[in-house]
Amino acid sequence: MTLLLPALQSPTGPAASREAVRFGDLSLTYGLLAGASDSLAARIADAGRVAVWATPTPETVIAVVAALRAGVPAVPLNPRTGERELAHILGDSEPTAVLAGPDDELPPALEKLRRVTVDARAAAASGAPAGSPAHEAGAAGPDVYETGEAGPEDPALIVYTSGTTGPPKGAVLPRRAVAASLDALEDAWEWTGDDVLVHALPLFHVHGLILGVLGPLRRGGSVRHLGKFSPDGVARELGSGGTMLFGVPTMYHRLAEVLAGSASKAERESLTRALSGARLLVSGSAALPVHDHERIAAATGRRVIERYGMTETLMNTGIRADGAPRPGTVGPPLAGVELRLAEEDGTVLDEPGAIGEIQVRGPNLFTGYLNRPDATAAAHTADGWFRTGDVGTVDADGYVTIVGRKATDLIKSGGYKIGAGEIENVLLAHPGVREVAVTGEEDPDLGERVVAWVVATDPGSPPSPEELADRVAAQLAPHKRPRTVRYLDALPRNDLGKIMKRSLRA
Ligand code: MCA
Ligand code: AMP
Repeated sequence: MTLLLPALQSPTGPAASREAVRFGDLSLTYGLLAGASDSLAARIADAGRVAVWATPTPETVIAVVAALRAGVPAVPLNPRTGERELAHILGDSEPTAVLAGPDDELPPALEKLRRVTVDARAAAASGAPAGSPAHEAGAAGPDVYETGEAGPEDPALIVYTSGTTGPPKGAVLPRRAVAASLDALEDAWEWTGDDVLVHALPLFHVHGLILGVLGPLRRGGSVRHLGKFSPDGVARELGSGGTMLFGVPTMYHRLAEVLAGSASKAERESLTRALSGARLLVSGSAALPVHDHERIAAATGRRVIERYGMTETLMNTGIRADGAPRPGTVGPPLAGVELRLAEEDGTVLDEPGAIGEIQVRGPNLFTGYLNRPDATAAAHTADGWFRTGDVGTVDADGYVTIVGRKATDLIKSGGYKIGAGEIENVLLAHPGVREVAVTGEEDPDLGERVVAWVVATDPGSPPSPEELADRVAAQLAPHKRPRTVRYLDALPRNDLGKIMKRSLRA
């Protein structure tokens, strides 16, 4: 039996009354979370696979914890996912039930699934700890812990991630990978049950859900989620007991702007105090520009540290709490992770200063893409290493620096990975669009911004940028919408007719 969340195993006494999660005014202790998730685990024990309507709420925490404890794989859904993407994810992952809050309005595509309501307010109001008779009628009580049949290689979560072309692929993450990655971070960051993590990340990706929720719960510590990111919220929660902050570079950029004077003096001072007092400020999901590193360090005396991960690999490298912070690098490989650089032809690069594709191996890796043995095979080398697609260097002391990525058709915007191809497919289906190419352009806030280059069917009345953005938001997801649309008479093509994206960017 593998216990992913030992602190939720029949907590009693002070362990039961310790705060596990807080969202605004709603707080759940370990006792309450154990009780609520046990009841729910009993209701989904035979579900096969469940979807979780992953709003930034305590309902999502209860739902995911219940699925893990029942040994039922969970598919977290972005509640803003558009019709086309949602239909794909549901068709591919085939959940039998959807776990959602009492007030969530679910789209028609989910109506044919059994709806299982998760009510965090009721759980909090019940005041009933795990297994107590006062808890929900029909609850299975203390036996429905992680005693299910689930073993280390069984899937814990299926998280969808974009590729360069085609619809997103479901990365199957086994319980072993979740445990290994979180324990490697415990080692690197001296992460304990006394830590109080503050963040505002979405709960349908690895960063916010696995690191940001399961991380604290595995340690027996707590997490305060802001619901929605704001510098004020960060100052409030970090300034009143928070010890760690997790964020994507866009969030740190916005904090750096406040520190540099974009808000009132009072806001700047309270944010400065909060950041200065934190034990650890961690950025990930994309590169944090050195300029923002420096602005935060200058204003607070604290260095943001970076870690490097991927949906398929969970965490690969990270600056250690006791290590030298070196802005621009993502630190050495975490415990248990093997990392190497390789050339296009597979030659492994050993000499210092070499630049190559980062390949990794270790207990932190996924088992494969759901229903996609072809893509799973293509993502691995013949000798079993995972090809990250990221290009980097390794210093003599093992610190890794990411210098770019192999695919120009992958865009990282606000920390979200977005495939150019999926957006092009949606825009091409618009009758007013004859040809289109999607690229990423540097953006001070988002890192990269999605840009659509459009050749209109009727150049006299092209579809408006808003119309195109709305279409992508409605069919895929709002974060994939083009932020800029540029109209051309023709796309630049080479002799073979292939669109030359690099010349578009220039
Ligand atoms: C705007 N909106 C629209 C439209 N235009 N909605 C529908 N149709 C439209 N045309 C709405 C949005 O839904 C949203 O609503 C609001 O306008 C602003 O949206 P957006 O512009 O996307 O937000 P933002 O301000 O740019 O968000 C910045 C952000 C966000 C908060 C930093 O990008 C974010 O949360 N990023 C985190 C990504 C992440 O966690 N990645 C981890 C994956 P409303 O205002 O109501 O919200 S990577 C990973 O997991 C690996 C393992 C790793 O290493 O970590
Ligand atoms: P995703 O597939 O959405 O999980 O995103 C994973 C990708 O995010 C990696 O392959 C990297 O390109 C990028 N990434 C994650 N963390 C960092 C970081 N600290 N610095 C640079 N890139 C990062």
